[in-house]
Amino acid sequence: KDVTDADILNDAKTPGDVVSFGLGTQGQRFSQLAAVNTGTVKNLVPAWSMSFGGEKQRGQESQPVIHDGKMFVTASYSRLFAIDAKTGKKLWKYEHRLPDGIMPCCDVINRGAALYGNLVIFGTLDAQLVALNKDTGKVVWKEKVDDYAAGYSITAAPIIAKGKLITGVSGGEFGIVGRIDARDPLTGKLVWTRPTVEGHMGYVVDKDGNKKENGISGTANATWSGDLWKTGGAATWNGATYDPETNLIFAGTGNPAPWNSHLRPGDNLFSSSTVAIDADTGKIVWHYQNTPHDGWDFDGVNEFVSFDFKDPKTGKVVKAGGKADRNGFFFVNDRTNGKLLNAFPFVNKITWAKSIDLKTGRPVYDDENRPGDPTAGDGKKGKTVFSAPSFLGGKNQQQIAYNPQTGLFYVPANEWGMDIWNEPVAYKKGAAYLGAGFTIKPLHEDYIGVMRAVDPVSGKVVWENKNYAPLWGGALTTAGGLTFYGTPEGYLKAVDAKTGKELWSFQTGTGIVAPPVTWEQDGEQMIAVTTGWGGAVPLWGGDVAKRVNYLEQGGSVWVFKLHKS
Ligand code: PQQ
Repeated sequence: KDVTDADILNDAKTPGDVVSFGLGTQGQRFSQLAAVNTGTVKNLVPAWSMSFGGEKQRGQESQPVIHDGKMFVTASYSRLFAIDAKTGKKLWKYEHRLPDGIMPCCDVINRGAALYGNLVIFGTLDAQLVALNKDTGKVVWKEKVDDYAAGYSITAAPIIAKGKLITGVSGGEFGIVGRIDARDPLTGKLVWTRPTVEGHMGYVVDKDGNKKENGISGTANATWSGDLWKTGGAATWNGATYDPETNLIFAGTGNPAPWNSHLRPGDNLFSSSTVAIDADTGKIVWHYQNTPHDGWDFDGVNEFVSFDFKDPKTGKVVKAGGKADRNGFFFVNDRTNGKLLNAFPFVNKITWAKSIDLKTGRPVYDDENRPGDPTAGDGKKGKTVFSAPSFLGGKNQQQIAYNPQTGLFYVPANEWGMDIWNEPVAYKKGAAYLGAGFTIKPLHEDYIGVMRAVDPVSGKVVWENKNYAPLWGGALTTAGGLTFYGTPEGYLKAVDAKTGKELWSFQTGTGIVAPPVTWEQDGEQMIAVTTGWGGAVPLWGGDVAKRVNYLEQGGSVWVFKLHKS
């Protein structure tokens, strides 16, 4: 059976399958299934588990997609597996041949595939897109997205928006230029491309393959100095969400390059922002910059999740979007025009800004806590500051979930800080382009991770569950009154969505850094999660990496269902 546009549009409402990243392109990660609920979850038992095998382990961040009784899951090192969703039997696998010299900054991970027609499509660490026949595993098309030798790679899951394949790029640590591409999913041919660094030209491609200019992004590099916009970063490395109601694609953008903010005076648009792009025209409709003139590596790639709420003052329903930003603040914007509606901290310690001014929409910086300019001192190293959150963020790639029944967002957050300083740096193709040094530090002896339920309207944290290791796996929430999430310690947990009370947990044998999903298979509710410790924490985590170096790698999918008595 083919995956249709209607299947994708209705994904959130049709629990018999999961055809898009986010359980619906709006990214709520909410399921209407309720057979597994606060009463029955204690009877959840493993149905099957499948190993990715081989010698290749490292971080497994993939969200499985499931359709017509088959599961498609990507694995580390650009691999993809097709599995019988009922039994766990492997149907086929694809191993992408990776060249030497790929440059993923933050582990050899992949976050998942997209389904369209009879194809399963994913991005690779050498910056290609590969579409495979979902029944046979044969390659149907392959497209080079960009030059891996310049630092480009792909780790994000593609999504389908109105019949177009939407993809981002990674490489912000190498001075690439972020962008969102729209392609024909059946052929891989480009339809439009939209750069996320101000000053760069966008293009549309017509049916005959002619490339035409489609206007520059923003103004002519007014928010950058000199030529820095040409290597400005703002990588779209965590992909995008799509809201059919507004026909907008919401792309989160990464840090401006280089990290040393003294080299690039100005806001540095559209780095560390949410950029809303018209799905048909590839034009930017609005943008909101979460961290203007970022100096702490606060990538704003965190997913922008569409949700509606009733304004307590006017009683009117507001079309909004929520985003738990790497910089420690939770932002609520009007998703039709980007206007900031609310912003509040979802972590306890934030040093870089005192607050977000709701009138101007801008942060109130604490200037003392911006790492110093090397040229003000010995020219080699600027003043070191202690900063929180750390550059790995109040939240990183791990996805939030929104439950319309509780009205709460579930945010896998982390409490940590860093020593950070600036150094001089010049751009060189394919070389790290940071101009900064850093050491991440825990803030507390007993925990770093903390799962928080936040009310986007009141800005209150309704409950929280602490976790010793940093939380790096996404959330899932259901009409069964549950929220699911995994921990690096290896537990998949189900908690009461209203109170956070832990109702069930299972030890999977290796760390979880991926989001769980749920679907109905032959009348039974199934829960699946990919397992395998890795991602950025063990590579970049400084003192935190040392704290968690006892955790073992792995690489499996686990599936659970209710025990029948
Ligand atoms: N990826 C992870 C991960 O999967 O654990 C963590 C990070 C990335 C980061 O903390 C990053 O800053 C980051 N930055 C880029 C970039 O700027 O292009 C890409 C990626 C990536 O593709 O995974 C990460």
